[in-house]
Amino acid sequence: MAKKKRRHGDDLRGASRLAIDATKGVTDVVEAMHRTIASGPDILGRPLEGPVRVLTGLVYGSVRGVTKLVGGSLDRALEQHAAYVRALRGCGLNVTCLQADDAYPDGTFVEDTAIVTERGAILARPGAPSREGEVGGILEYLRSFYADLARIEAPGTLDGGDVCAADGHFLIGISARTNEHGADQLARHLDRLGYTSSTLDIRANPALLHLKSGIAYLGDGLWAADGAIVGTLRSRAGIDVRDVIPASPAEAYGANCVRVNDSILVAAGYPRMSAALEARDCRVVRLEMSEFRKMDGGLSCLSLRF
Ligand code: CIR
Repeated sequence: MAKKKRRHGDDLRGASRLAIDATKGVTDVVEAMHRTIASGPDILGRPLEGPVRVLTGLVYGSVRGVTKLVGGSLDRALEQHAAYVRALRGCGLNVTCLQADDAYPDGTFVEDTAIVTERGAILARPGAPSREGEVGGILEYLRSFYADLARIEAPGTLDGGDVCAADGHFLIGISARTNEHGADQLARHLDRLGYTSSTLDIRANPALLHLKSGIAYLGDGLWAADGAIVGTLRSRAGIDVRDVIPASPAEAYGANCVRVNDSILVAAGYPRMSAALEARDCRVVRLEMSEFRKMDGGLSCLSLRF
């Protein structure tokens, strides 16, 4: 299941074009007014026109430039999301795009709202207060798939992006979003479902918003991991760590890849990760993620896969 960006893409694209045109139009009008005022009578004998015109040219030019950039970025985000959904379908998944909820701008990062397993699902309690309400919408959706729906309760916080499943063992990241209470509660729910778990504290690594920002389990003992986590991962008992592809600091974002059936989705622009996977005979699907990266999101967080 992948959650669609805010409105339906076409509505959003149309709304953004209107907003961009309106902003450009208002900028033109305000700049014209500013010029008129600036070329009016001298104040205290000092002409305003020269210095103000230089300033206005720069400021209004910037407003137009930024507006254009924002519009382009939104178009790209919608295209990238559509390509992501196509890729999931191409890998053999049925994809349901949920209706966006305008109250939650981060709602597209649907992975953070729940932990879904073959035996049951656990509703998360996102660590960012602005995201807490996202869980209600997911509950409505998951109800039809899971009779067993537990949830993380206060004072626990837990984002799904901090939970990495590996053949029945769950690594739970303690992060800026997931606290010990949340991790303990999740561990108990998982235990009840017959799974094991352990925690991994990533708070000393500011580059990682979530555990899965820097780690992915790809099946058959193969992992991709931020270089800073590799040592901890290798020393961890109870999980199969036969092969780890380390991501250099420059390619750390590339560690957030996702296995879907026989394919591995990898963010485009991280050639070492792609090459290392291909060298292991993996079928790699590269996806452009530049706009989601700007929002601290990666490939895994755009969908709940079950
Ligand atoms: C947030 O700050 O919550 C979003 N802007 C990004 C969430 C990304 N989620 C994830 O990596 N699991």
